Amino acid sequence: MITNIETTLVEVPTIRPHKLSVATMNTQKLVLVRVSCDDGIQGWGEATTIGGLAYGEESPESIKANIDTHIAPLLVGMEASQVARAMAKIRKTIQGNRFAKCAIETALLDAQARRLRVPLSELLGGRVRDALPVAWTLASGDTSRDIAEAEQMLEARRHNIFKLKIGLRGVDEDVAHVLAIKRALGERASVRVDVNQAWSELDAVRGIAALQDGGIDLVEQPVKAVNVAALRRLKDRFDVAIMADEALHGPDDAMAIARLDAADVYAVKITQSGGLTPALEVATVARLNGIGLYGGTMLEGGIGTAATAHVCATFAELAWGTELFGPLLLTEEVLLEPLVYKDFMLQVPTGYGLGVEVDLDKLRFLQRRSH
Ligand code: MUC
Ligand code: MG
Repeated sequence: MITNIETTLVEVPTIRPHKLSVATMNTQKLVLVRVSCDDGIQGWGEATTIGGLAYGEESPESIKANIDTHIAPLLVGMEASQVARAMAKIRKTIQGNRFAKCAIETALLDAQARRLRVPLSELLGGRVRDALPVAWTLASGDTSRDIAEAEQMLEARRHNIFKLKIGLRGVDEDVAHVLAIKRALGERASVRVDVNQAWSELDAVRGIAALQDGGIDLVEQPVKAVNVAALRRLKDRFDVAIMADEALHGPDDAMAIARLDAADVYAVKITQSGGLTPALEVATVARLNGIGLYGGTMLEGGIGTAATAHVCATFAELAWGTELFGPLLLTEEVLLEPLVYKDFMLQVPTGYGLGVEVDLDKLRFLQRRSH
């Protein structure tokens, strides 16, 4: 039986300012959820977003408040091992709040996989890979600093895929910035961009033409999420891969975008999908429609990152890798043992459940410092 659901909000500084078109992040707020059960088993979940309400419709504070006030009371007293039943109740009763639902589903599945003494990936269909390619985001806002950072990552064999955050400056300035980085890195790295919806369709036509000529491999969410027709026109017009991110809010959007043939790649995000199970459905829709997969992040810490890693470990095809570097952007680790990044890959944890243990002392320290 589920006996208690506790949420904690902690704010952790980033290793450097992280500049996106929607916000500059100097800190990241983690919403952590602990589900306790009467058999002594606990499960952890996490949700994060970017820049308060700058990225999406849920803020860290709304996620915490809605779990505490509306979701937890529905779950306490329910059978902890019946995760699907618990989530069906939540999905029927609670509108929206996908990030909050994801944190809850993660914690329930972590607990259940620990109970069954299997890694979470085995509850999600079974893993077909133990390590995931992992991109790094260059977003210092400064071209030479970004190049130096990329060189460091290549040298350390930590990342050879780089995603550049653009859309804050004018198209020409952004294109010059991206192409300078691509020229410096050459064939040693895959360089991609994420516009986070900042461009008009006309901006996108101009920008993508230049990026494609310059050897950029992928363009993520160039136009507004609602403008799926423009996304489709861009996909038709260019050979460079077009990825849907903010346009994807779970399986229904995945179906609608696939029907319109509006994207080459889907960024599968567990939070944006509304949980691990709907994220798997997004991936299935992609697979059935010949759309490539990419494991996306909302810059989660170790818990949410491990959860996505278990989901992605079940994908037979993962043509575009992942961007599961969240914990590496933060100055503080919430896990007793950090996730392992080596040889350009994130190792998928092998222990029971998420396969990670939370450092409770660190959490208390971060909590005190956040207030
Ligand atoms: C996004 O829009 O994809 C992922 C990496 C990063 O730096 O920001 C996120 C969000
Ligand atoms: Mg994105």
